[in-house]
Amino acid sequence: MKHSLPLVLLALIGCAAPAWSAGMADQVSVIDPHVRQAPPGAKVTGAYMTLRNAGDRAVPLVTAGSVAAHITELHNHINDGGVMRMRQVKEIVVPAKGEVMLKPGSYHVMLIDMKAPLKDGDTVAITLGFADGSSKTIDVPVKRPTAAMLPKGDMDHSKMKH
Ligand SMILES: [Cu+2]
Repeated sequence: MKHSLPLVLLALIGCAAPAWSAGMADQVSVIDPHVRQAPPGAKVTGAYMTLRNAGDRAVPLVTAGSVAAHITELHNHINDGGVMRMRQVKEIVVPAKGEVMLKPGSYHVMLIDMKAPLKDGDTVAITLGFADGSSKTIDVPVKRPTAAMLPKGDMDHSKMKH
């Protein structure tokens, strides 16, 4: 019977391990992630996706990281006296049994000072870190922005006669 205590401890550790790994990251699924292909010469771009939370508690996304950029930040667009500006945010909360969209003009993951140009067809690994320390790494395809996403006059010039 003297050996029963260590066995109990082992059993507790054995039970605790799956609970630890089954953190907030496992509650969240990532839908349609994509990185916008930056214009030539630009060293910043945004990553967009929908985060869906299957759990019954809110999940704050608190970090994003990528080897493709020297700095990766969580951003939001805010209306500052009529001017839309980007601001770094501490967290993007995915509501319980709900979802949050990271999209142009709203929340996004900002890739700053990219190490190499990303082009349509490339894939970028992005690690999303949540408030409980759990994380999820996703492979995100790079997509050329559609004409609707570009400012007027910034269309594809290749078909124009000069
Ligand atoms: Cu930004």
